[in-house]
Amino acid sequence: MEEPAKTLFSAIQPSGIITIGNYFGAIKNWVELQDDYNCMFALADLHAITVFQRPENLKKNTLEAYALLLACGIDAEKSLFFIQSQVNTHSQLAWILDCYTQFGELSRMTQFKDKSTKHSDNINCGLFAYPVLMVADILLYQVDMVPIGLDQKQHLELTRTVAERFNFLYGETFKITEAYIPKNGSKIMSLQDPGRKMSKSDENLNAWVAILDSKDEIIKKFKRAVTDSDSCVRYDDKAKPGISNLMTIYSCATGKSFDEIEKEFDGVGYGKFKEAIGECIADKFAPVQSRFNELIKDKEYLEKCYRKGAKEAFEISNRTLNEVMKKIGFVQ
Ligand code: AQP
Repeated sequence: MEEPAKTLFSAIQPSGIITIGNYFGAIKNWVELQDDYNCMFALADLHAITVFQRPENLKKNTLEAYALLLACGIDAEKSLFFIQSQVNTHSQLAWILDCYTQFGELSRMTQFKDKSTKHSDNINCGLFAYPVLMVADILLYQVDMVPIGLDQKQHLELTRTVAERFNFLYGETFKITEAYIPKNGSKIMSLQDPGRKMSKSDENLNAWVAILDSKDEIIKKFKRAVTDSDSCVRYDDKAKPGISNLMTIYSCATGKSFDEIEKEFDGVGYGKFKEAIGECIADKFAPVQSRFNELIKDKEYLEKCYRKGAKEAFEISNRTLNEVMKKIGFVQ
């Protein structure tokens, strides 16, 4: 008998404009994995409000991110692709699982520490409980795998811990899911501070490259990338973090190994190397940008896709939520 297809879930926050870090760490793999898995993808807009979002920006970023992911190759016919706030099972299960997650566990989360330092004027409870909403997002769909960048590894470990705890208390309820973290590109660093990861909400616009940046902007941002005072293109992430990050980006975009890149740019200096990366990234995303420009105009099509996604996501996730509520003892 044929084995049922394996399933996966992943999500991205519309908290800014999607970067090449998000692309190489996550989206690229989502697109590739669609052939072998039953996929469920979400725009995690409920996560985005853990940091204050202007209403007009949240709406615009959400619709643009939806169109951009389709332009990158997410296939709304083949995969389930929805907007998280349109499927209310997510916040419902998150509240329940808050009661099965320890304060100490959440206090240890690196992303909470980073974001509460960055947004010290708004350390809200949602920012603290963010990982539990992510746990709920994943567990609702009983998936085999979650493809993520390295920064989300700690949250995935928490997902497994909470699922195991719940299963221990109430019997087999949640599938224990595995992380899929790509070997190359799992942590693209900031172009201005290679000690920090590239983030779409970084206020320094030169720190990140958006998929939708113009060719000029892309080339300028790579030219301004912080490197070292040496001029040899060589991979050494301890001694040469800036240049190693650029090599990683170039390798992700071209499929070339670090050895091949070192040979290609042997003796030419950083200027030429940065120029080549800028050109290569701009060319790579040019077709995505044209598809995006078409899709963003077609509001009717976008609405059809996200409504269909939300309906199907609700049907699947509500089965899990009902089982959880029954096991806990809520009156049915
Ligand atoms: N720099 C990165 N390198 C590789 N992968 C990355 N991801 C994020 N940054 C990098 C992966 O992208 C997916 C979606 O991320 P997210 O939007 O849900 O949240 P995030 O990890 O907090 O991403 P950002 O860009 O840093 O957003 P803000 O600035 O809003 O916090 C995830 O799989 C993530 O691992």
